[in-house]
Formats: sequence, C-alpha cells, structure tokens
Amino acid sequence: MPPKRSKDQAAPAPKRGTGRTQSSAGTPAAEDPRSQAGEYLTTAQGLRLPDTDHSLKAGPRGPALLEDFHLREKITHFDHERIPERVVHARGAAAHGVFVAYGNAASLTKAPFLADENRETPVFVRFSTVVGSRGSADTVRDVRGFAVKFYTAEGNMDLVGNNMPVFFIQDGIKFPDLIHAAKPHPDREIPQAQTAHDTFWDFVSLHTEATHHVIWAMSDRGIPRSFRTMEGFGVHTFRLVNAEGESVLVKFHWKPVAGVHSLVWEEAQITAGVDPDFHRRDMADGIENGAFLEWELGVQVFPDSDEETFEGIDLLDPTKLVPEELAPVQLIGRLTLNRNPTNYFAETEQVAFHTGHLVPGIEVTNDPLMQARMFSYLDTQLTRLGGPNFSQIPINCPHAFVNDNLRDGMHQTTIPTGLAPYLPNSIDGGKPLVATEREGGYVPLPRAVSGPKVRANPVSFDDHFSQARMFWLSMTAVERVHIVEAYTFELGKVFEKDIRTRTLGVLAQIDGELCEAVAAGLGLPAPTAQPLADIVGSPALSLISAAPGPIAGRVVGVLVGRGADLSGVQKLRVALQAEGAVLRLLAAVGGELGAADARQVVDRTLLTSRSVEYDAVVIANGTGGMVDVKLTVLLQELFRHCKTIAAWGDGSQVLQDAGIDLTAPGILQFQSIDNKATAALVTAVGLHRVWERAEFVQAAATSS
Ligand code: HDE
Repeated sequence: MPPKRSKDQAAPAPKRGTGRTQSSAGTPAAEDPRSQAGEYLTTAQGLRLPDTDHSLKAGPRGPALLEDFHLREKITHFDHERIPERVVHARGAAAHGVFVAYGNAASLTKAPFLADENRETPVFVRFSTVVGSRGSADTVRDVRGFAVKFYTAEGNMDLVGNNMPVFFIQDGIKFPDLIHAAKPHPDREIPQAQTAHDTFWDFVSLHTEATHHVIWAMSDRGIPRSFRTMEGFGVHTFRLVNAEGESVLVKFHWKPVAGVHSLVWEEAQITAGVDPDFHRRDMADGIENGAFLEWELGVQVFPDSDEETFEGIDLLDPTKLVPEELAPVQLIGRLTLNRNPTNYFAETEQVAFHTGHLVPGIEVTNDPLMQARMFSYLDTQLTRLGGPNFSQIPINCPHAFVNDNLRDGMHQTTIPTGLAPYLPNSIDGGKPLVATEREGGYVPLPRAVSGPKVRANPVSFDDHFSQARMFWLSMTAVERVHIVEAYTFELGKVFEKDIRTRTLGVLAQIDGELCEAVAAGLGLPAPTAQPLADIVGSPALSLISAAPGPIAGRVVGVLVGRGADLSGVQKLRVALQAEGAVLRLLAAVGGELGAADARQVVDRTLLTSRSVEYDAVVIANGTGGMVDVKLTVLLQELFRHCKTIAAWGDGSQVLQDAGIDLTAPGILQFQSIDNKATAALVTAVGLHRVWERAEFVQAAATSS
C-alpha cells in the first residue's frame, strides 16, 4: 500500500479551467462554472471588474497606464488566442457520437469495442479537407479526412482515415514533398485550398505512384455532397488479433447509411463563395434537427500470410485497394454522430489524433506510409498543442484509467498526488504495475522481422497504373465526363505547357479515351495511348445507384409567391420532416405569409439564396407570374446540376418563364400536393440527381 499523505499535502479537489469544481448535470447554466455566465465579470484570477470598456488612463485624454493589469491581461490573452493550425487537414468540423458493435467480429479481434455485441463506445469524429488553411471553403476539390477517436474502456483508439481508399505516396518520407507541391505557391501563397496549379501537377506527373489517388481526387469523390454522404477508409492494411492469438489482415471501411453522393463541379465552386461552411453547416444543422449522421463500419478480411498479398495485390502498398468484388466488406458496427461540440476551439481544434493510439486486438502493418505516420502524429501535437500534456485536454482525455508516470511539462493541469512516478518503486506500493497480455497489456503479435538495411520499395510497388485504369473502367459515362472535366479544369490552370504535356503522357497510360478528351480540352496533341491490358473494372467503385436512398438532412426549397397555396406547402413540410429532410421557404422578399393559424415564415429570399443550397426546388401553386433574373439563374443552375425541379398548379408557368424545358428528365409536375406527389418528390431526392439529364446539359455545354 502507498504511504498515507500528510495533512499538509491534501490534494485539492479536481478543478476545471474556470476555477470552480464542475457542477453536476442539471445545474442552471449560470451556475455552471464552465458556462462563464456567472454574475460578475472577473479577471482570470477571479477579481471582479468594474469596467471593461475603458483602459486606465492619466485623465480621459491622457496616455494609458502601465499598471492597467486588466488591459494587459485582456490583450495578452487575445494576442495568443490562435494556435498553429494543422500543417495538413487544417480545415475541419467535428461531432460527438456513439459506436455500437454488432457482435460478429469476435473471431477477428479481441478488441471489445469491436467484438462485444451491443457494446457502446463514445466517439469524436473530425472531418477535414487536406490542403486548405483553417478559413478555407468546405467544397473545394480535395481529399477529405475522416478521423475517428473511440474512447474505449481499454484506452483511446484512433482510426485516422480518409474518404478515399488509396494515397498519393507509398512511403511516408515523400509526404513533405507531396504537401509542399499541393500547398499554395510559396511566393504569393496562391491558390488557396486547391490542386489546380503548377507545383501540384509538376510533382504528380513526375511522381507517378500518385496516379491512382489523383484520378480519385479528379472524380466526384473529390467534391462530396456532405460529410454524411462520404465513405471512409482506413487506407492502410491493419492486423487484427483475436482472443486465441489468431490474426487476419483487414482494411477498414465506413459505409454511409445516406449513400455516397457528391456535388457537381460548378455547384462546388459556387458553394465555396455562397456558403464556405456548407459541409460543417449541414452536419451541425442535421444533428440539431435530429437528422443524425450514420455509417456502418466494415472490414475486408484477408488471410495473414508472410507475403501480405491478396489475389496478387500487395496489402502493404497504400496506392492499391482490394476490389469489393474480390473481398466483400463485412459490416461489424454502426457509428452515429448525434451531438454537436459545445466549443469549436476546445474540442474540434484541440482534438489530437494519432495512428499510434491503439488497443489490444488491433495492430499496424509494415506499410511504409503507416510507419512514418506512427512518428508524425505525436510529434505534430507538441507544436500545435504546446507540449507533451495534450492528452490532458478534455477532448483528448481517455475514458479509461490513466496511470502513465508521465510528469511535469508545459500545461500540466492535473495535480498528481503519488510520490513515485517511476518503476520499480516501493513508495507507491509498487504501483502502477505493468499488465500481462491477459490483464489487457498491449503485446503485439511476435512476428519475425529481418532484412538488409536498404532504402528501397518492394518490386510490386512499381505498378503505378493498373488500378488507376481499373478505377476509370469502373466509372459510368456521367462519372467519366466529370473526370475528364476535372483534369481539363485543373490542367487548364497550369501555366507551364511542359507539365500539361507530361500529365497527358500519364493519362495515356490510364486510358486512350480519357487522354484524348483531356488533350482536346487543353488544345494539345494526345500522345499514343498505352493502357495496360487485361484490367477489369470494379462496379462497387461507381457512385451512381439506381435505387433511392434516405433523404435525412436534405434540403428542399419551396418557392412561394403572394398567392401561394400555403396548405400545400404545409403538407409538403410535414412529409419532408417525416423523412428527416428540411423544407426551406423561398420568396421574392422576406417576412411571413398566411393567416395566424397557418403562418409560414420565409427562410430565404432570391437575394440571400442560391441554387446550391437546395437538393431540389418546388414551385408552389399561386406563384405564377414571378419573373426575376435571380430566379432564372437559380432554376437554370438547378437544371444544369441535374437536380429535381418540381411545380404544382400554376408553378409550372414560373419554370417555363425561366426557360426550363418541362419535358426534360426530372421535371415533376403535380396538380396539387397529395401523398402521391410527396412520395414522388421523396423518391426523386433520394436518387440524389437526375443523371439522365446530364446528357442534355453536357451536350449543351460543349456544343461549340
Ligand atoms: Fe495525416 N497528418 N499524415 N494522413 N492526417 C495529420 O496530424 C501525416 C496520411 C489524416 O482531424 C497531422 O494532428 C504524415 C494518410 C487525417 O485532426 C500530421 C503522413 C491519411 C488528419 C499528419 C500522413 C492521413 C491528418 C496534421 C505520411 C489517411 C486529420 C495535424 C506518412 C489514411 C486529423 C495532426 C484531425 C493529420 C501527418 C498521411 C489522414 C502532420 C507524415 C495516408 C484525417 O501529423
């Protein structure tokens, strides 16, 4: 037993940042010290302040006095409010939630949070873009981070993944090169949050192992509709170990319940200006309205062999995926994000993910990209969060007991009472003890490691094009057009002709049709195509689905004029709400419509709104005759972006006046709002886009 502490050293009760012991749940906000909404304004020392609007001066017109400790404290704190932003993934948004295991993974892993049926584990999930700085827009073309912190009973476990299953580089030592190339040019710091510039294409056209990931980024995966419609991937192969000590290799997948859906490029660009917070707003509003974000966690399972390959695919190469047709994804649990953060900085900004946060039953493999990450994530927090005690920040605190014997350092916020933070000791009763594997100690599988000391890759890593071609062959016609347009756009922004030409040489290795179409758009000759033979597509990689999905969190705009059928609007609202979707009332000017008992509040006006805010727009009966150039632009954009447009009664007249072809696919017309009409609308929104219309739109766009 540790010796008893003497009375003079009685440790104070645990405190929270604002100085008073945290109150229990249910305490009125003003009495909760965390709310900082108490009766009197104070200094950081708790001293009540009589004035915070005027500095202490020698007379009303005199100079400020050095002794004004309040002025100095307030300004000093303000000066240091910003911490270094993440060097990558700086722009992000997060939410709390819960992960519930289905209970079917016990044969794969002993990690209880994955193995135990119905075990609930709290989580915090942060989504991000990679390249842009903290204030950049959400909808830029980029990879998205998908980082999950599981607060398990065995310690925190972080699955720090992306929304694409492969990566630009095979060895972590290339990461600084990749990021230096992707970030804005060092002279003018232009362009922000995008890869459409010379240095990026210079690098990836020379460094062809990036080819597979680049085609993913140029596909619709690079511009997700929302966080809730993104797939997530662990990217690397992990090793799972079960209670019997048997191991398998796995790749993790997050499958969104809402389906995988994207924006179209013009829409993404407009949104970046109209609502740079589009994705974080969608998540926060959805959670607030009860339309929670949901994913199922799945694993592709491969035998753990010495070769670490599956069907000829090297599982240690992070530029390769394993097609789901070869190894189906087995679903093992469900993630629900159901609570917004209370304070962005304290939670979302300060959360610290680390690939080395692991629990027994989950191990990393020798993937050389993962190996470098095992160093980086701890190191980066030292600068970003100001020292080695970042695990004490509430959002990073494990829910498991921590007896780490780590002491002191910047921002030590706990007051350790033990006297012997070393092992072995006798003074603290020999505690804490090290745990055997049976007691939950993290003991990696004792795999043999040997080999010559070399700077080299396995030979299989030399294949840079087979899966880029597989990806291209997996796409539908619409998706291929989007990919061609994306390459043409990005390369069209590249100043150096040599870089454009070199990239066409890379595209020629993927596919002749792709290369020729991009070359035509750039006005350059297409090199001779040299695609690899015998590559087949993986249909599971396409985003276009024939079946409607859930519409929770989707936004339907309803345009109303002065004489609009408000009871129809109300019926529509109820039907959409029942599906977790939102109706937003759009009118020429703001205000309220209707009598007191049927009042409808205008959410947006033609001045404050743009098409990109809606998944579909419906024109109410009684709106006929409304003509406005902003309305025409709105409807034309919806049409071009292949969104559902609907009208009831004389609403069709508005569409006609705006030049919308009523016979085009996805233009719905109803007599009135009844169950049939609402069902048709819900199905149409559930299909995400009217892809049959894409042909019209693209033909029109390229007719010259
Ligand atoms: Fe990261 N990455 N990364 N990364 N990464 C960071 O860690 C790094 C890589 C990913 O929401 C940083 O705390 C290196 C792959 C996400 O807070 C940093 C290499 C994948 C996030 C870092 C990689 C990712 C990060 C910046 C090559 C997908 C955001 C701030 C060896 C599987 C986490 C921080 C959040 C963040 C380094 C490659 C995903 C600097 C050196 C591959 C989702 O440590």
